[in-house]
Amino acid sequence: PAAIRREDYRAPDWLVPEVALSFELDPARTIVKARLSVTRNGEHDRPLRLDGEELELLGVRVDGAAVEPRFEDGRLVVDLAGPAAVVETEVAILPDKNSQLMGLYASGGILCTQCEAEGFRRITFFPDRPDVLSRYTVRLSADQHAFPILLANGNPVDSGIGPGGSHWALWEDPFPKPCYLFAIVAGDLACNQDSFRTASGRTVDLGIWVREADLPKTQLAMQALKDAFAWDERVYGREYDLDRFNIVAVSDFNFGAMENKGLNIFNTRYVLADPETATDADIDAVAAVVAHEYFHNWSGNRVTCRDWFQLSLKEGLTVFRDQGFSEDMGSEAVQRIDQVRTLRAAQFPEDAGPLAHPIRPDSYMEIANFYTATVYNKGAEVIRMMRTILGPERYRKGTDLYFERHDGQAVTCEDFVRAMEDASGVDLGQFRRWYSQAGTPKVHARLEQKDGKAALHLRQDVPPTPGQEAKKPMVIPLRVALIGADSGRELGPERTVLLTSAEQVEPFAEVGEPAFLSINRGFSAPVVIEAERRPGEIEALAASDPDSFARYEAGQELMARDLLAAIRGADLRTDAVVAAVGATLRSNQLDPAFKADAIALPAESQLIEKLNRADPGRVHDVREAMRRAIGQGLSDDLSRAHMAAGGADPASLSGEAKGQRRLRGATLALLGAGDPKVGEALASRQYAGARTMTERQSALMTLAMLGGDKAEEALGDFYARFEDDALVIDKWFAVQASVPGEATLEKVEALMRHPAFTMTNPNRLRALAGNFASTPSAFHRADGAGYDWLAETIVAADKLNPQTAARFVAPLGRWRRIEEGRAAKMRAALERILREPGLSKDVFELASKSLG
Ligand code: DPP
Ligand code: ZN
Repeated sequence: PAAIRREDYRAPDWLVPEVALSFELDPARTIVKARLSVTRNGEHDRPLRLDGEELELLGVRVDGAAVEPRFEDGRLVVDLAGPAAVVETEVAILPDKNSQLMGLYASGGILCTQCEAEGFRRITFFPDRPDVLSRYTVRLSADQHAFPILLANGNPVDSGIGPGGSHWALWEDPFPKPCYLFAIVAGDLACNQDSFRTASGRTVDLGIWVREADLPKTQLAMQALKDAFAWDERVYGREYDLDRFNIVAVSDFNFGAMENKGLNIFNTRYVLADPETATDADIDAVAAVVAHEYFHNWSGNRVTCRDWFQLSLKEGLTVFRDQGFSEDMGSEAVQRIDQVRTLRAAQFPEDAGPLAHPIRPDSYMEIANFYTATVYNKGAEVIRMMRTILGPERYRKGTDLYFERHDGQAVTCEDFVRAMEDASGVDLGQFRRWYSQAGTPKVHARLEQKDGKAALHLRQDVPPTPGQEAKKPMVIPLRVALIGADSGRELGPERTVLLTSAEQVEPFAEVGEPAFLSINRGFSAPVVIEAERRPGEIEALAASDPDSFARYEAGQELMARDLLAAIRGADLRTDAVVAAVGATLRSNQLDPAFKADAIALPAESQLIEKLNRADPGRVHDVREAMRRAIGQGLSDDLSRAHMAAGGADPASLSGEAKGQRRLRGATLALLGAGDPKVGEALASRQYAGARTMTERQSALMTLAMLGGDKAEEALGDFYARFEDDALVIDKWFAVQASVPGEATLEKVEALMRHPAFTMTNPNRLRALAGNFASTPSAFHRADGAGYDWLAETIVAADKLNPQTAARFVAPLGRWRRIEEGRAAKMRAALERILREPGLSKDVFELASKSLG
């Protein structure tokens, strides 16, 4: 397959201002009639070219007259003489056979669509690109009994009864939109109905549509939706524009959710939640995704992307917006820690590996492969840095200008940056490198102190990435404070240092005492800091940096320092970490959620990233030894904290209650590491008495890690208790696939034969394969069997659903970071995937780039 390049962009030859679609819905065979009003765009004599995939063409008409269809490079080519025409097509599609879950498909008896990025071409012939914006009228007809509810974008305008037990509905969306935002749903759905009064006094009808039995689990999503409406008015001045906003939940979905105009379609996982079946983390994710998709109404829908290279224009911005929402709804520091954890776990490895790409990529074979942590999460960090540099007021002026200037347009990342510049007067010329250069910058920092003065010596280094050998210096905003080594106080106000050259020295005025360096506070830039530390500095910052995020970071740095030294061959030194964790547990000032984060060791995957050719088995053993030392050295403190945290009100979703439950899980895990017998007894008791899924799942995970009869018992109970709840059964698979150690693979293979396992459901497949591949000591078996299993699974899944299959390739591509014996086996697994005939371009692109 050929690469598509950003620099080859050309405006569309034909525009489609109006579209009328008519669906005769039937899961076995649906007839789609399309009527496109097309207009020539500019002076040229090129024909109209329409994308189409897996469509059975039944007829084409131009201005009412039938024409003989002609195809070139898989596109339907229509010759048109004048400046405008009406082009009609009729096609048949087979929703029941659609296992890719792109286009129109069936999920649990519901017919629904997914069009982003290029699914609309699987519904009808169309110029399937985001810079063609159209007004849609959509007529749906279907069997009344099987599909009593018929939904589309926009507003319902008419409905009625048709022949042979059918009924129909007509919908109109007044806002021109790209076809990737098109959506329809037909099914037997119940509605949680509510409303929101906007700032300007309009009433918007809100509906969350699910299977009748799931209705009680939609309340949290509804609350989040109303909170999101209000937040976007207050923080960004953005009001909703249609009279209704619908969300539909379906079980089979490639993404988390989709922001179709006025008709969001969600993976059930991000809608259905209550404390008995969803963890607090799940519940927070529901709110974040509901908000994210809603926020797209402005950042994505009203102002959309010119081409798919600009994906971060809407995704980076919208992630940043949903992060702001979560920070305001919960604890800012704890949210930030979570965000940074995600970035380090998912984006840093991407940036350091063969699939590294800038947040605005230069080329792709399959755009579905670029819905990445880089485009989303690093994209959000880039927006955050702009706000840090401009300050909140000028940032807001910038977004106001952006939305006003580009409303109704399909634009580029460059347009966003220019709006920021124009509104603020700040030159972002060099800052633009964040859009074009891949790789995580490393910042080396050394604080020099002489004669009562301090100077911060900074050096930046942007590593080479595929296709980008030499890099230019980035603009890196670093929030910095000096902390008195004796007083523990901040010496002078925190400041934001802009590192813009390869090397730079920042003088600090008089400091009266020896100082420690607190740098990149709040994670003000998505970089790796390598600071030269003085004896006791990290320990002191971990114990008392007044900024809680920086304090967390210091704790992580301390843990990583001692773990990495031991992995590299030194004796494992546990005293400093045990002392720091003990002080955290005993603190009266820190809140429980922060404590839970602060006592967790850096993930194995993160340690592997910091090593040159790691032995994952050794990384695991050393980390386990540290956990054991904490569990044994602090058993009293841990038990006390575990017990106290058990008092959280199970009905409460306050930050305090959620934090306590988080701490309860974290302390239980460490107690289990310290003494398996004690851990087993406590976990069994916690499991049996659990009143929330948060408590139940953490107990189950600890038991599963310890293994043995108690684990089997609890797993059996868990399955029987939640057999009918697909999202909970996903957890049952996920827990077992996440157990560290070489024995997990056999378990995973057995689970694949379990009657509840199916490869056609992406959530189930991710629960098993995704969790297995992200558990290093299980995946990186020395004999390579974990790699072989994953390769086989990818090949099998690819035949059904290439987009989801391709998501599992990246773990195999990290071979450069792994010791040579295993690395060779990882490469062999990739080669084996590439030998498979009929591979999708999704998997082909990632597997071939991963071999690199
Ligand atoms: N639905 C996906 C998201 O919101 C893709 N747009 O991120
Ligand atoms: Zn999004």
